[in-house]
Amino acid sequence: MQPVPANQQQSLVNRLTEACGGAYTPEQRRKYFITGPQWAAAYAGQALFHAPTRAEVAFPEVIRHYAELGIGWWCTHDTDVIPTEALGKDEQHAIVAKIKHSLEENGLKCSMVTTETFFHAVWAASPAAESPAVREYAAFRVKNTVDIGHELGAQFAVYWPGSLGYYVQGAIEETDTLKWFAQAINAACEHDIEVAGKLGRPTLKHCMEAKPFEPQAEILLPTSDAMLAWINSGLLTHPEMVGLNPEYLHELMWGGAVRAALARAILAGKLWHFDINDGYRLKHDVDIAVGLVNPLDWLNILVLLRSHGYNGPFNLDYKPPRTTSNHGVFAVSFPTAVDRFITLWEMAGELSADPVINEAQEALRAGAPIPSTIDAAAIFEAHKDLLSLHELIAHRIFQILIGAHRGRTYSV
Ligand code: GCO
Ligand code: MN
Ligand code: MN
Repeated sequence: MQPVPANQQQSLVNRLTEACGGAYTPEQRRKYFITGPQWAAAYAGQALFHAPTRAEVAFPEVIRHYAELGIGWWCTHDTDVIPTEALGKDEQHAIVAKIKHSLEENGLKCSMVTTETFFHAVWAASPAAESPAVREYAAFRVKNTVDIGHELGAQFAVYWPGSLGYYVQGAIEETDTLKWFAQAINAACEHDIEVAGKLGRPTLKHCMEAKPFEPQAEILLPTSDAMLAWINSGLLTHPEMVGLNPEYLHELMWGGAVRAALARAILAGKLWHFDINDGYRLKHDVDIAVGLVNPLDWLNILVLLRSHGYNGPFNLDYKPPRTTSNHGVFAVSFPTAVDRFITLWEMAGELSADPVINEAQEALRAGAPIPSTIDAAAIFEAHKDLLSLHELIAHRIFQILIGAHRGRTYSV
């Protein structure tokens, strides 16, 4: 092939994206509670060792692109759209009014707001630092985000505590830090009750997001399970207002089974919001788009969520890789991520209805006809062929993933 001149690359990318087929229409995409973060689309590709490769994209453009693609909801950190120094001032109100206008003009809704408590230097010692001034500022920030959330009509607030942890051992006292962090969330909930009461709106659902080992060396609330323990520790004045926003990759990063983490959240009644992406075990938070690394795991996760009636947002919290251009972010990255999610979601429905899987699971649950006995060997003997169904179920799931259940075959 001839070298591809710069001015022909976008059309090549568009043509090959089109050639992939299988794209859903914006109307079809809007039927799902898929939410698009401001920060994901605006991300310029930078990292600790990486210079940016894209220009940042401001909210009017992100909102317009999401609307065109059929992403029906938008969410943001406070400082994605409002400069830190403008927070709580008149300038904030002017910006929030512009956002409202942009959303209305494009037929989008704001699903969630989140407070940035990790980027600014003020959070060097976390939002629950020893200094009362930092903690007071953290309380201001989360309360201010609650105000923004109500103004924009959001239903959810998310908290990723970022640097709640330490680099060097013994420098902080963990129980104090955890108590102080609870005070910030209490301030947010109490303020929410007040504001929601005045506005006649429901209070927000406050969702905690854990991440195991970034950006500090040791993190105090590294997993969704740790968050659950903290929510139920007695430190919160309104634990009923506080649930979870697990992120797929964050649960995988520590080496756990994401589906099991979600199952525990479901049992606790706290699976309220879900950040969807992909990545690798025991590596950095690479935030790859959903389904590109672990499609089989994703399929199984969606089976679990469907069967338990999860109806919260699926938040596209991923970072388009730095090899994707500004054009590619909206031409390739977002539409393909949404479409893979929808495909996996619909496939999960097929999986749940699959006669082979259903019969195998029913048989496993029926067990073998054996009189009640305390003879372990006899119980095992009576069931041993039935248990081959576990592997058969896994094979069938693979077939569904590649379409073999619909007759897709390869000639040999
Ligand atoms: C990450 C985190 C963030 C949070 C966001 C919400 O991957 O670094 O998931 O993207 O989701 O900060 O508060
Ligand atoms: Mn996240
Ligand atoms: Mn992440």
